[in-house]
Amino acid sequence: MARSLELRYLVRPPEQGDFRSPVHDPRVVARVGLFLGAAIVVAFLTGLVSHVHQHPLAWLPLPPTPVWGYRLTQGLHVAAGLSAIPLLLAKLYAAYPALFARPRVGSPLHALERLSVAVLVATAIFQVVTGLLNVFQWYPWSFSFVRVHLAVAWVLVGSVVVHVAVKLPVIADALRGPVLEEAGDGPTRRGFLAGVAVTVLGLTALTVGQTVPTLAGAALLSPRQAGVGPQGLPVNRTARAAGVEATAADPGWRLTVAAGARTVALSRSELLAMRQVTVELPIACVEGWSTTATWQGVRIRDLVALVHANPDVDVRVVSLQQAGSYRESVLPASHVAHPDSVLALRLGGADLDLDHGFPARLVAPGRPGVLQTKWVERIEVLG
Ligand SMILES: Nc1nc2c(c(=O)[nH]1)N[C@H]1C(S)=C(S)[C@@H](COP(=O)(O)O)O[C@H]1N2
Ligand SMILES: [Mo]
Repeated sequence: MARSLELRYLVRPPEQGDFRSPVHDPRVVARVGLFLGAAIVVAFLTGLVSHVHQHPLAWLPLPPTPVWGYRLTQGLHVAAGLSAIPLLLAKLYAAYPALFARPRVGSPLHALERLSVAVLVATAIFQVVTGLLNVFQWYPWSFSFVRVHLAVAWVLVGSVVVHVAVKLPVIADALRGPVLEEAGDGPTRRGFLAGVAVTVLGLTALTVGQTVPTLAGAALLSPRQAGVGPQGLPVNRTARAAGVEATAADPGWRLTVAAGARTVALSRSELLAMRQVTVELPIACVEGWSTTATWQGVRIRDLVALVHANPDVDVRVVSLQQAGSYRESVLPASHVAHPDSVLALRLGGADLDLDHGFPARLVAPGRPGVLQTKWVERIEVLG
């Protein structure tokens, strides 16, 4: 019997009907697809939030509150992206016999559908692979991760829209019907869907601790654990990697605050003599971790007030670091005015570690970790 089956494939390629498992069914494909679609939409929207923080739009002000707002969107982005991996594999498994459907290309609409599926699968795989490698800070490619991950996200979402539009009648039909058709289908189809659900929930449980501090102990799959690193806080780029070991430790360091031609230069002890505030704020890194810490330092608006009458201004925060994308950031006026936006000098009751941005680093509420500039040497009032 097995032999004749093999022989059959020697004389002709497989056809859709050869795949007998009850899992290969539109009802399964549509149900998994619904959750995969939701994961893609959540990852896309939360990714856009990260993007507009880094490339602000004049008509879309980003609020500094709630202070954990960005931490939440970042956590959702990682959770949705990770969930997309088992969902994608499950959907591919359930749907792949359709590759062997006849006719290969029936109509222009059918051709469009097949093309959109090819683009969807390729871009979805690209996004989860690059996203995952980014979490591990491993970049075995020469393009800019951020730009390409964003560009491919638009293509992915476009192909999802085409795919859903073309398949809408099939999807609606499949979701309306019960999962079971025949009694014998039951355990396999239900079992498959339950297995996918358990995998997604399990992955989420093992990583959500990166965002929810009380569950940190369960974050076994997190590359950067809470509590690990100098002063109990992970480090993305060390002082050595940023090339600032000598300049940051130099006692001759001065912070320059500038508004046009007006400038003041302040030593660390002069900064420590100004009014100090203590804030509890998270560092929420786009590379998949976030941790809350207690920072002490000087309010940004107090520093701006030294050179500029009106605190309602954007400021640029520039690092001692000479090269690299994150050597400076712009703090929008809404954040400058916020009392929790500080130039931190101390972390958890001790001087900042060199790797956390000694002698001074920016910490502001509700924005990505990449914008929390370390080793600050200059604050410029813009406009
Ligand atoms: N000058 C400078 N500041 C920087 C970075 C950098 O590469 N250079 N990395 C940023 C990133 S990506 C993150 S997540 C936070 C991490 O802060 P931490 O190392 O104190 O945890 O610092 C930010 N500040
Ligand atoms: Mo980061």
